[in-house]
Amino acid sequence: MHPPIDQESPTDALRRAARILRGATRVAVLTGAGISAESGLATFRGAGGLWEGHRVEDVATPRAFRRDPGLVWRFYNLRRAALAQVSPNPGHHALADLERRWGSDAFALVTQNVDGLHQQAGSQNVLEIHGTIRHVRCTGCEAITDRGTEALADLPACEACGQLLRPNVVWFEEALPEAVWKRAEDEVARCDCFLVVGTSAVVYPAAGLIDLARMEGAAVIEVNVVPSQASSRVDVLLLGPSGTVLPELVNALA
Ligand code: BV8
Repeated sequence: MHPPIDQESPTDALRRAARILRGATRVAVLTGAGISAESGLATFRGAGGLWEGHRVEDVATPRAFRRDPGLVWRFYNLRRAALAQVSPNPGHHALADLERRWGSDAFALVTQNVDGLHQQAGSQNVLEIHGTIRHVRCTGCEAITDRGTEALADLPACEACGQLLRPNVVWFEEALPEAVWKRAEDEVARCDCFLVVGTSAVVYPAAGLIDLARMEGAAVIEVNVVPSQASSRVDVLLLGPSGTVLPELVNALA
């Protein structure tokens, strides 16, 4: 549990975080949309966020897709088009630096993001627990294809069987990919330092990883521009944009 925010200076908090991280044998990270905000991608729940103008139930659930696949594809094609214009920011690169320091066997990056920017920044051990909008999945033959950020038709069809394609992401009320989720739980349970970066910690089961890390005795360090639903459960809260704070944390390790 971190001391009250106003009783620890940002410098002291960063120093404490660096000391904890430096001593860690195994590190795990959970990222959310906030780490991609400085790349220019809208978050979900901030002002002007992705869900603005859309109810989640209208664009990110299986029922929404059955009811109006055109609307859902308009939502996802807009996000794919935005993806074609952005690149990783210093926050993504800082996490790739940390992985190189610990090695991919002792460093796992669990992301709720579907933008693929961690891999573009050079992160190797990335667990995409909510899938990726770069891949599509056929609703008929289940074939999964990497379509990058190319523009897709309003109602894209499978080249193999002709059925409607869907984004290969996890919608609300859908189960997370079992193998990926199991690996994420294992990595978080085994880590001794858990970084939580740019997430409101509203969505489960992803947000439950914070409790799992604490239960297993890991120290939890959060990076966010404002306190989140996780903040009362973390050991150090580093307030600031991840594109600035994460490089500072990496530098403080030296
Ligand atoms: C499941 C992919 C069960 C799609 C996403 C009824 C039935 C079933 C389940 C439920 C139910 N009621 C509730 C649930 C659980 C539900 C849930 O958690 N709902 C919430 C809303 C309460 N969860 C589910 O449905 C999950 N599935 O439970 O299945 C099951 C089991 C077996 C069999 C069948 C079913 C599925 C959840 C996954 C949903 N898919 N995304 C897409 O992207 O289009 S979730 C979506 O939210 C994104 O993945 C996003 O990443 C995620 C979390 O949001 P954040 O990343 O945290 O983004 P947000 O905008 O909220 O916050 C950004 C943060 O960044 C802020 O804190 C901000 O301050 C900060 N920030 C901003 N700028 C910066 C910054 N920080 C640092 N630096 C900056 N510069």
